[in-house]
Amino acid sequence: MTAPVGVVLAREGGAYRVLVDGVERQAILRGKAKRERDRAVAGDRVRFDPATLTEDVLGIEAVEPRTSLLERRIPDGRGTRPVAANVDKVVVVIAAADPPPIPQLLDRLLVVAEANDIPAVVVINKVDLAPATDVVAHLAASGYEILLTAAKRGDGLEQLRNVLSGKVSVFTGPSGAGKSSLMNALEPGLGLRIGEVSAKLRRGTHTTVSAIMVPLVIGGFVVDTPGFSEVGMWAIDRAHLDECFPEFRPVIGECRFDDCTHRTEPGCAVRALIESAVVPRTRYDTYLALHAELADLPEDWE
Ligand SMILES: Nc1nc2c(ncn2[C@@H]2O[C@H](COP(=O)(O)OP(=O)(O)OP(=O)(O)O)[C@@H](O)[C@H]2O)c(=O)[nH]1
Ligand SMILES: [Mg+2]
Ligand SMILES: [Zn+2]
Repeated sequence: MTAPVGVVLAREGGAYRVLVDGVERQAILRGKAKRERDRAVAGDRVRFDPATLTEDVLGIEAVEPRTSLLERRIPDGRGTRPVAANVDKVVVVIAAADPPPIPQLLDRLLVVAEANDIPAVVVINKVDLAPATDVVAHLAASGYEILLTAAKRGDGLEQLRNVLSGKVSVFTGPSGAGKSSLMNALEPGLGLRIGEVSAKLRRGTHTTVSAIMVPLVIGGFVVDTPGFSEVGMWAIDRAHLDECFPEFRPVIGECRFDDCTHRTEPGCAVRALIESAVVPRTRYDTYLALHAELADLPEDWE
């Protein structure tokens, strides 16, 4: 008999909430699975010890190999933190206002998705408060799909459903952007906690505290993650940072020097894109900032 399988929805203390045959149950890692990997994450497919099926808490025997893993580095800390496994799509949610969009934070999240080889979509939420013009211009040459939404009014939810349907998607983005609000709007009755955007700090207050995966009625899953104000870059190979900017890719091989870093070298095809305004300078500014940051990482991050 093959062992029954399930998918991890959330980690709750030392235990996991798992979905087995459409039913939510509790599970813990045991035996070999516990020794091999101390942490399963939302999206992990797991196999259970058949003998525990009739018990209240299932025993996870093994975590299946992952097709993808979204991780981020803990800022100023050591090591990476896995966020979700077997992810098809990263949906970067930012607000048109309140909190104000920070292009470089948006770009970092997009670079994280690219470095993990996971396709990304951008959602600009709260378009009821302000136009999204600047962010749209910032990404004009990138080719990313951009959706304009207002969780409060229901704008753009149909398009968002189409993007999410049948896929495992992860919502990332700054605290207060409206990730949980969008999920609640998509799945009425979900009741995820929603936070206020602090009037003083003009940013969210980290209402969501850990990743939680939610099955969608339309098929597929969405993982809600806690927002953050900072995203650490981690072992991205600095020489490949340029490939994490889709609008640079077509010309990367055309620089005069093979190992061009696109900063000061003569005959740089990437800088030519910027100088001819094909690609907005703001995206290039992010590239320079991340390049410098990766250079500063301690040895064990290289
Ligand atoms: N005006 C307006 N406010 C919104 C919209 N969507 C969400 N909000 C408000 O924005 C605030 C933050 O929403 P959350 O859904 O908690 O944001 P989050 O991205 O999940 O934040 P974290 O869990 O902290 O990462 C709440 O006060 C929401 O009511 C929108 O489309 N328009
Ligand atoms: Mg939230
Ligand atoms: Zn170059």
